[in-house]
Amino acid sequence: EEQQSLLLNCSSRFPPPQGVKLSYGTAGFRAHASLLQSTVYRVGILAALRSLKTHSVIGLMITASHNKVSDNGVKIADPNGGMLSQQWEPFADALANAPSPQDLIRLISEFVEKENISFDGGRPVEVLLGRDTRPSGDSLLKAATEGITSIVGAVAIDMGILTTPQLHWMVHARNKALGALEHDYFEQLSSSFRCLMDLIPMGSKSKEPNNNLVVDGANGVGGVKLQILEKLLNSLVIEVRNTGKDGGVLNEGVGADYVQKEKVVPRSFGSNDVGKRCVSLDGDADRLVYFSVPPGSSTKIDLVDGDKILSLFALFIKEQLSILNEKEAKNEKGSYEARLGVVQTAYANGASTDYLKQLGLEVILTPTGVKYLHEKAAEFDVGIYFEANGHGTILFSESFICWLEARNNELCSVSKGSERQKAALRLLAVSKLINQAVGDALGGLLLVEVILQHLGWSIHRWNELYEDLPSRQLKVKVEDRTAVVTANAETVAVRPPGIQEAINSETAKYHQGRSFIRPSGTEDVIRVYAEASTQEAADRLANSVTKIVD
Ligand code: 16G
Ligand code: ZN
Repeated sequence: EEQQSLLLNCSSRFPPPQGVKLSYGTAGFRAHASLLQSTVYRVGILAALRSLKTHSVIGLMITASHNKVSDNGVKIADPNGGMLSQQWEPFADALANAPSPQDLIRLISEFVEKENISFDGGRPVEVLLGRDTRPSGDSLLKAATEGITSIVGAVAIDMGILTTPQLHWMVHARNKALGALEHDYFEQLSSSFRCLMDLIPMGSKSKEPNNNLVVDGANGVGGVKLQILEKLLNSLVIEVRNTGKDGGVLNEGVGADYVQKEKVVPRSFGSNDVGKRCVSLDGDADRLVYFSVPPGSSTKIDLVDGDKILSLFALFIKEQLSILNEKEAKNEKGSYEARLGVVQTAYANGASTDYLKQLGLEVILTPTGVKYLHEKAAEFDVGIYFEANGHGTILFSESFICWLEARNNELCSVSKGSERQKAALRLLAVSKLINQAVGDALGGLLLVEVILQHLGWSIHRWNELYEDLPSRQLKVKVEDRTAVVTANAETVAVRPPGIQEAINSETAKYHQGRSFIRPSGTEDVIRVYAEASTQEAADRLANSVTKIVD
């Protein structure tokens, strides 16, 4: 009863917005910030219940990533640091859309009963809160806190302004009873980075190493965090632009999403940057894409997208695994047939998929959205996933990590400094550098930098791994995006009837043509993707498919 009156009291101060239906979507709720007070309050309640249910620490992040600064959003990190269990999404939708406090309370009590959730009166459970740099973040954080504390037995801990992956990392760490402060995060990234740098073979170092990196921080949280991290690295010279401190607007003409979709330089980059190694983060620093400005250009770029980051990682990991499995030295017993797999979406450039298959790798396609890719990658001993837009990471199975640790200790005594021991050490360091909870632009960037130095490669050499097929992305505003239903990892539209046949017959007219449509998970649009052997052809194909959708 105490619980009921607490909820009634509190929730009546957070009436839901009139006439909008909210949905948890691909990556949490997102909308204009002014519409979100009630939703964020209710997600606070959900986070507290999730925490009671799992007896673990849960995360609640307030961000709208690469979207406009006037938007905001909210999402939950589960105990392992990953995305909220999909089984709870319908409950999130129901909570967000409950019309009155009474409806809300009824939904909660039904759910609590069904899921058998109770507070045993012991130590209260914790929800960690984070937010990006959006001005609306502060008041939304207060709403979330009220939601959390309207559930008896839950407490809110404000971790401050963070990148999304930092918050996921903290939840993961705290549930493993490890240090989970920002300081611990920086310490783990920088020490594993230094370890990997120390393990770079002498011979492979390039004659003129280029330690200079120019970063576009999207006027968000990532650039500022990187400036802190850089001080602990002492071997990279990082110039951060678009930190948000020099008047620029979050995600406006800057950031990974802009650079990847428009294929042009972000603001404050231009012809002075010809030949430099550049990287763009998104607003909450869970995505990264590299680029360089070709000679003679001031706006056009050579994009090195998520697919190429994936390819670089796959190449490096595969090499380390094969060193590890060389069976020549005596007294070195046992090998581990680590299954390496890569996961992409339909947006992956066709040339990247061909390249990965040529490397002999198992390539899996999933629908768009980190939760789908992550889940698949977790089925491997080493699973690498990336979306073309730059979100991805490398997951290591617990059993493989245990084996590596044991191997490392064992090798330490029989053949200190052997190639196999170095490979084991490198893989262990990679597992610490790259965020195991979710894609992380900071960890990803440091791993790219290490691998380029390890191979002695410039960004141009890297970009030449394969040549991207020209592609075009368009979007079509529609009344009802749910009219389009897809299958086979979004490569086929099964509804409305006949539409796939129409797309197929357009696509057949193009050499190396490929095209698909899908309803966006974050906006009221249908997205169109087309690929063909020339840019002009890709554009034409995208345009004709758009006409079919319209
Ligand atoms: C979200 C997803 C991202 C996906 C994008 C697609 C997460 C953390 N983020 O930003 O992975 O690529 O949505 O947006 O899952 P769309 O459905 O509007 O094309
Ligand atoms: Zn993001």
